[in-house]
Amino acid sequence: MQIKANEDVLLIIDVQNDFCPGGALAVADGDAVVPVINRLSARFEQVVLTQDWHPASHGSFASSHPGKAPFESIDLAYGPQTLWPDHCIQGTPGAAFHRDLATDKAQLIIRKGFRPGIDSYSAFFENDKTTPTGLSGYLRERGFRRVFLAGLATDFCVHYSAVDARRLGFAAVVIDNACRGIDLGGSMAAAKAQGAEAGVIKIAELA
Ligand code: VGL
Ligand code: ZN
Repeated sequence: MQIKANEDVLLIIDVQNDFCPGGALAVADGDAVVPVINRLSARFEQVVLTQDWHPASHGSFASSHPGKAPFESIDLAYGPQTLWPDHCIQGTPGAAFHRDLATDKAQLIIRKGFRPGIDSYSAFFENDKTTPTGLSGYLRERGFRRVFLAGLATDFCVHYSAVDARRLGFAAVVIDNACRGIDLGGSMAAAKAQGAEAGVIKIAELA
């Protein structure tokens, strides 16, 4: 697959300490994506990063809901929400990008999940599916047409971002060897099926 310098953007999702081994919501082998993504970044003209960025006591934290445990689901005003361990709290080391992630190339860093009552898996919309992050307008104004996705986690923030990219009219390509997943209650299989349904292209690696 040929990278088009003026049309393609590499969207690097949530490569933060809390999603890496030793972090609060560690994704198995999560840090393995770092060297792969650094090599990808060098090949794109446009790179955008996302950063999961929650206030303390965020509504997606199990600790905010008495009697609830991480990885249980609850119904919030906008629908079902998986509850997570406290993670990526604004300004903490866990919310920082992995120290070896090459970030200088990034032209934009989108922070998400900062509203106390709404989670945001997607880089485009919060989990109410209507509150925009502004990323779509940015990509459109700059004339980009295709989004390549990498990062953490395959079955949550990468997946929701890819499906929303399609919904917004962008081509979306997930680079599998640059992602790692959580796999909660069949979420990897569900993401694969829903991604295919939405027209998300999945490639093993970017040759
Ligand atoms: C993520 C769960 C909670 C992700 C973020 O980056 O995939 N997952 N917050
Ligand atoms: Zn989060």
